[in-house]
Amino acid sequence: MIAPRKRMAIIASYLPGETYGLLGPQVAATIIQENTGYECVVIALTREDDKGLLKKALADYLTIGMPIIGFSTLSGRDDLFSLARELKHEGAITILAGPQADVDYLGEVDWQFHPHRFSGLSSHFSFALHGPAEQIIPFLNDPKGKTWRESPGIHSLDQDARIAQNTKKAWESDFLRKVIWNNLFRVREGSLEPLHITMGQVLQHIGCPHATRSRRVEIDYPASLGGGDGKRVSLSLKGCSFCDVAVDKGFQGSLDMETVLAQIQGLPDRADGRKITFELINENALPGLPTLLREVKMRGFQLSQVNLTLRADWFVLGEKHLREALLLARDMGIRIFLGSMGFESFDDRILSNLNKGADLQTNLRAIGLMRRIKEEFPLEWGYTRDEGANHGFIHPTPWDSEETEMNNKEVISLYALDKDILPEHSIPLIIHHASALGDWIRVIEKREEIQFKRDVSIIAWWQIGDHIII
Ligand code: B12
Ligand code: SF4
Repeated sequence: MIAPRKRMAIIASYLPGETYGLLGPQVAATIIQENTGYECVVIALTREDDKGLLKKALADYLTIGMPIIGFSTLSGRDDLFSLARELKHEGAITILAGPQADVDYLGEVDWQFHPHRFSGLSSHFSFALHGPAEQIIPFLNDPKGKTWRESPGIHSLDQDARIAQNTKKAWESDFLRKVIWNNLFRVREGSLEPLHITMGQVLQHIGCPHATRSRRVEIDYPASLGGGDGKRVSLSLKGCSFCDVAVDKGFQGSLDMETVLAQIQGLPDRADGRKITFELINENALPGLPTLLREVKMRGFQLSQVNLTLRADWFVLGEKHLREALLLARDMGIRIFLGSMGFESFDDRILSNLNKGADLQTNLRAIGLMRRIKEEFPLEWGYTRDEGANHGFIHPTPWDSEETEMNNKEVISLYALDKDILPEHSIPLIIHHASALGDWIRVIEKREEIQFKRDVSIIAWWQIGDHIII
């Protein structure tokens, strides 16, 4: 008789009513399933989900051996951090993995000397794993042994309760070719129910090329602390000042064409036999898109829609490639959809503080191009809010002043951005403790002898002590 496989689950944050895939956790579950003796599922958990029912579903699923539960892309959710701690206290091995796992496990810089800073999640998880998923294999092959603690990517507490950090290994394309897409589940009435995915992801760029651009920048103080009067902090950084991807992954390069095509081939089919819509993860996708589409056509893969998340500057530079890709899309009967462009602001001062690397004129050129292309390719091209796009607009920010508010409003009205571009809701500036803006805020705290409040891993730039400043 064949012994039943051991089992492991990965819990990830999810939004209610959605049907998108979770590439990172799902590829991690695939790597585990293909390279260890474990079967592995991903459980998508919304804030509203009942944690008692989740525990019942976990108990029913994890029936053999010690329960091992990974956590990934938790989006700073306190309810999930508490859940991990509870499960650990109840006897499970809980692992923090995925983007930002290292810095969230370790806590904020020098928190030991600054009690108001985020002290990290080392007491919530048995250990953390930062970087590619295959680094978990030595642990799963011998969880009770000691040698896995020496493996790359592992962050764990030693006997003296000090955190030992092992450097992560490089990303390898061989592990990124295959994704099992039917391993994502929701919890319904205490049982695991498969989630029918209608939008997947295909990885082409690991991280973002903007994060290779090292710069020394001057970032204004918050407007409420004299930012308008020339008070600034000088910082050395890479990528956008608010971006945790830039810090987490930097830019680890592009995957080769065969790996990308293998991922496309492995996407689930829709009822009409075409592949489900997928997001191509590549902030500068246009230069390579025509070649990718030609290869897809040559191999006879039937696509439906390719979603893009792009930067305005590279979009404008890629006009020629976009037209070429759209002619191919017309021929193949598919759509190219610009699901998100990171405009972030329509005020140059704020764009400069965000170190976006693009200014208002670039944003406006991008909008002009998006609209012109729609007239030429009405069926093959989409970019509007009504078609489902959600373009980046960060507001409020610490630098908002009467002048920046007026500039934003003027551009929005002059270029009728509320017609097609503006999202339904702007997103307030979020400062993750390990982003470049985390360094900015810590310099201001020291100079001004003030303390901004922490909301777990996020720095509340709008609150000094108990005092709301905006
Ligand atoms: C594509 C994408 C999306 C897509 C798809 C969702 C998804 N997660 O796949 C969409 C557009 C739907 C989306 C939405 C959101 N996203 Co998003 N998204 C990304 C993006 C750009 C790529 C993710 C990806 O697939 N990367 C490629 C994979 C292969 O890499 P990976 O995720 O790092 O996974 C590898 C390893 O980390 C590891 N790993 C991952 N999980 C696990 C688990 C275990 C147990 C192990 C051992 C290993 C392991 O294995 C993988 C293979 O080696 C990332 C940024 C980035 N570049 O990573 C943000 C990112 C994942 N998103 C983020 C956020 C915050 C969101 C939103 C909440 C935004 C919002 N406010 O609405 C929503 C909701 C997300 C959700 N969980 O439901 C954050 C997550 C932060 C965090 N640490 O929790 C990220 C990191 C961006 C950021 N701000 O830094 N997103
Ligand atoms: S916000 Fe986008 S463009 Fe900026 S560094 Fe991050 S991933 Fe790159």
